[in-house]
Amino acid sequence: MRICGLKTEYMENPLGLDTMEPRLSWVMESEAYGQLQTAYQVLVATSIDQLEEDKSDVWDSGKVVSDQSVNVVYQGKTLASQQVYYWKVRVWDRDGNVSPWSEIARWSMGVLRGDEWQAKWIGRSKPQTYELLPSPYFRRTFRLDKPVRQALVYASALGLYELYVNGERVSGDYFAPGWTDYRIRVQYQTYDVTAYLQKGESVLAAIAGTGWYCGHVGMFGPNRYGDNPHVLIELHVEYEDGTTQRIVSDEAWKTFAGPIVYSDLLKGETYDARLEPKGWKLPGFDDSGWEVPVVLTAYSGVLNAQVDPPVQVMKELLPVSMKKTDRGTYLFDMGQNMVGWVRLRIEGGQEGQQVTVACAEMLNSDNTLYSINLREAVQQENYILDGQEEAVLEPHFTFHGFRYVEVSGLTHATLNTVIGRVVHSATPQTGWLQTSNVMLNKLLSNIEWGQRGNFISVPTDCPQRDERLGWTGDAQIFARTASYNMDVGRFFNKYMIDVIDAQHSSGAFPDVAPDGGWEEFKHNNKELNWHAPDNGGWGDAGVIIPWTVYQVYGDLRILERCYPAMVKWVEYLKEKSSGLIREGYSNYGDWLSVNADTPKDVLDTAYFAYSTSLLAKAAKALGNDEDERKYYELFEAIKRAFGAAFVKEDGRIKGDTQTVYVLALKMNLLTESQRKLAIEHLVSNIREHDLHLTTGFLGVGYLLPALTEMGREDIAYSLLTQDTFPSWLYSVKHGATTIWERWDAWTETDGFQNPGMNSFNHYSLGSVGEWMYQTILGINAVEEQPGYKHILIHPRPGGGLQSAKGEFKSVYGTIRVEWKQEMSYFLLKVRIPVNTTATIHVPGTILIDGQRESQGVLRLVKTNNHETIYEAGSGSYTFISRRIKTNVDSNLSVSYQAGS
Ligand code: RAM
Repeated sequence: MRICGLKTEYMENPLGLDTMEPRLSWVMESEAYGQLQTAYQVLVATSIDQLEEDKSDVWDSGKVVSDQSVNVVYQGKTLASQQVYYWKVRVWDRDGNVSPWSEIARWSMGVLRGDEWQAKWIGRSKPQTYELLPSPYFRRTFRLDKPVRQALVYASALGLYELYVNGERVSGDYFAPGWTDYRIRVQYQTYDVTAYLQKGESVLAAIAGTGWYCGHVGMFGPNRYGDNPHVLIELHVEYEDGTTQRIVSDEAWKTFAGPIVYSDLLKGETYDARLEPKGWKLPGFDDSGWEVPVVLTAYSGVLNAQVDPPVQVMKELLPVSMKKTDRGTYLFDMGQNMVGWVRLRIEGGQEGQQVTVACAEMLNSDNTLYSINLREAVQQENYILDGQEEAVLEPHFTFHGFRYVEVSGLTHATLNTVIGRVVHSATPQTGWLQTSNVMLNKLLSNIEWGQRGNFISVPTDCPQRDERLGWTGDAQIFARTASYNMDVGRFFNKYMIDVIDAQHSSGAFPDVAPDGGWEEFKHNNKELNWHAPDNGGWGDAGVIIPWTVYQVYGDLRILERCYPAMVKWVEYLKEKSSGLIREGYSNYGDWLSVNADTPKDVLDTAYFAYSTSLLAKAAKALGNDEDERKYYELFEAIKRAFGAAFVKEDGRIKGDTQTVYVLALKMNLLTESQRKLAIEHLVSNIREHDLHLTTGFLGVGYLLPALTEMGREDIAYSLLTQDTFPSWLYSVKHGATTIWERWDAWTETDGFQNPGMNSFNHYSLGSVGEWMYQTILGINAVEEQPGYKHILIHPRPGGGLQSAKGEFKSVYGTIRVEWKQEMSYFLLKVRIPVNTTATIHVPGTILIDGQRESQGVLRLVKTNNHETIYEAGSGSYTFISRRIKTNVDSNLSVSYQAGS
């Protein structure tokens, strides 16, 4: 067995952790079938040398008989602040053979105690008259006289920052330190800058932006947490001779207003290149005319090591076309609704020449930018050139959602004038899926782009208008889909910190996290009539997201950490209900559904039950038997109350919308007989709508799963492949490259929807991605064995699909599925990672199952006309079966074709 992919706290070789018990994970590979880990040994040391001799000075786990290879909790000596630790692991396989030691990995601890920080928060005195603040420059010259062994910099900002050492940007991170409720906490980052240092004079340089701290946030204006940006920087140099030196931000630094006239997340940027002090990031620059920074002493929040992945440029896009308009501007089409900004390359610009870059998601019919949906946001950069022969320009502390870019102020442009810089939280890709239907592939791509465009430090609802908030409802309904596309473990761990920080003292989970001003806004805007302290399906994110992360990554710690807050939420709901029925005072309901009014009391009570059932499961996972029983009983009681209040004898549920049936089925709120009736009502409702959905944000997430669970994947596929309004493929058919906020964001009949709320990049309605991975590809987790320790492979071909293939990189390794429907047989290939097991459902009657090659680890469990079921260990398997006709409705798209 080979060991690879060593991770500490989800990361490869992370720097600056502040958890005292980091969790270690590894992946194993082997050619053998049914391979497992039966024991492991971890060594952790403070030097590589010791590990190379198989010695450890902080932790030798000894041989631990266990199959755990994910999230093994460090149990050695107490970890020290700012210390680097090295580790390696070896494992014993199913036959007791020991593997070679893994490669050596490392992590470093951050600044563990608040009082260890010597740096001061430095800024500039705030200009009185500005609404949009300049982004100040800071620099500090220092000398290093001895060879350096290692240099780590710890840095943060109240605002945003870019950091340079001797002219080199220390990382590709943007918008650090990320968004948190700065009144409570701010994250710091740790970077290894050893390579950028030199003997003699060196320079630390930083630029500070307003960001979420004091720039514009949502529809709430600027200064949500403070009114002036500050940076905090601490460089720790360790010399070869063992001595150390620190360079910290303080009054010894110099500051300058700089050429960034303003840069605001929501308002764009103006940059005057004529004001750029040439060479300011390098040694030798004369900063005698610069000012002494002001020091902020009053910050009382906590400094935490960054939990989520940093925002980075994850892709670059070249425009697909360019044309000169009659307005004399150049209009570029990026071919994709993307989030980030463009990098502009200009040759032969004149000093003082003004160039403007504006962008939008869509075009009006006269080919102007459709920017009316931006509300108060400004997606624009203004550059004033300094006359250099070549200028490469991009903004610093702003981002936009756009497909079209209009550049004015140029006399000449080519396709190479702009490059689209796609930014998002650096969540590694974990899944892909390709089917024989190009429209579905485009839908999958749109779902993924919706995620790219909205996972920026927090899961935002939209990336373009003056909103971009961490709406909890959107996040919870999309979390599982998100986890197929990308590794969102750290991302949601961080978001749950925001959600809990924003939890009301009553126990109500928020609509938006970090709050950023939403609660105040909704209470001050009475005309909105949105006053509910909690919202069914929104607040429940506080339970659903930790549960999802636990399921996907086997991350028990997120449950431990969130459990008290989850209990508070459920107790709060109980207290606020009457006879366990939620009164339905919430604001959003099944948000943006189509002519279907799901009663809020039904929806809120269903979610109350759902949160309670997940809480019972969380209690079980945490070994809390008493709570498990208590919340399971509460769930049963809510279920009875739901039945009595909302379900009629004929199985009709109050409201009679698709969503009420979907929720009741998914959330297990019906008796067996009621379930049978509910699915009939649901199917006939869908038929009444001529095989169209009517669901909004909440109903849509479980619509296809509920149909499939009830054996109606034929209807599920009909909805999925529907391309007339409203449907997923309607927007695809009309050229969408992302998921839209509303089913009717644009229609042939009515054109654009109300621009007051019309985003073309909103992931919520893309929550169908989860079902596509689970049903088309058939990769499913099993609740009792989280983290895909046991995998359910259950592809259910349909919708006229001829083939599908794809994979999901689980914490145990890559799970792969590929199937093909040929004229006379069905071919299925499956890869199961080492140290996991799987149940594999093969559609049809088996012809060949590769038993022999699999060295006997494939075990036939059951076979009937319909499918053949196996239990398997790790390995790659090929199955060939014969499909039979199923009982699908002949009016609908036929999901199975007869074999010959
Ligand atoms: C709008 C957005 C957001 C949604 C809220 C309720 O602001 O559509 O996604 O969660 O409403």
